[in-house]
Amino acid sequence: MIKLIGLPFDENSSFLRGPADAPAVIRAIWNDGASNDYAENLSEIKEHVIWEDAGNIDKTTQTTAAYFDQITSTIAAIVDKGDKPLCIGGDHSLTFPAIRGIATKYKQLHILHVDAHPDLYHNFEDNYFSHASPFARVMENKLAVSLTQVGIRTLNKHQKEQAELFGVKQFSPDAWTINDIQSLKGPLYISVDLDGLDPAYAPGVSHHEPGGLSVRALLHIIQSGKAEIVGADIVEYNPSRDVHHMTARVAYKIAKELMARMA
Ligand SMILES: [Mn+2]
Repeated sequence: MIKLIGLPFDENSSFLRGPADAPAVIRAIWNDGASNDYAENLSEIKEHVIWEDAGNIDKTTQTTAAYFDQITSTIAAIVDKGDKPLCIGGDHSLTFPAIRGIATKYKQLHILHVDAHPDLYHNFEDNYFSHASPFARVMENKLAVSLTQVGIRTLNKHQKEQAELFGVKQFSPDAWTINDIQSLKGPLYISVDLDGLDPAYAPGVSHHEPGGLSVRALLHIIQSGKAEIVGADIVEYNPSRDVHHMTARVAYKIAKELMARMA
């Protein structure tokens, strides 16, 4: 069973707040009647059959470190039972505790990361847990054996050095091939930052970075992969920047297509 988990947290955002409101808005899209619940391969993504809503993990009075520990232990318990988490962020800092939970079971984890940004800063604006740093934390803690990034178009010298240090494979939005995707090994975790898409397709993000992937290209990447997906996240949706919930619907569609591959 796939477990949908909302992570309404955006305190590690470096530029704008807003992603904390994302889980509620994306959930509302699920049942608004504008779409059916089929993926494009004709799988019916039926609630209580394919997936269940496991609710939110809320940050209340606990520290961020304790909140991250709670995310890790919740996800560790899900994978321990043989279920698969699909996390709806929240900012991208949440991917680190999520993958830490996945890695309690999967010791040879591979990661596919879709994003405009490599998110490999060692320490961004004096916050080691910034949304600009989750993959530095993942790789230095050896939580994955490979990291492949697609959509990258904001590299600088420091992040290029970090990518080399951790052996990260990086593809700009037009440099990946279907063979690069199909040769990814499992168990695979997929992290989708919606700003990997071009802002024309997904305006509801904090960091508008022109020159990104089309929705169609991202669907092609998800649909044509072959490795077993053991967990995934969709992060950085910012409802305050969206237009008629268009980006929320992109998140919903990506979630359905991920579920079709995970089921
Ligand atoms: Mn990003």
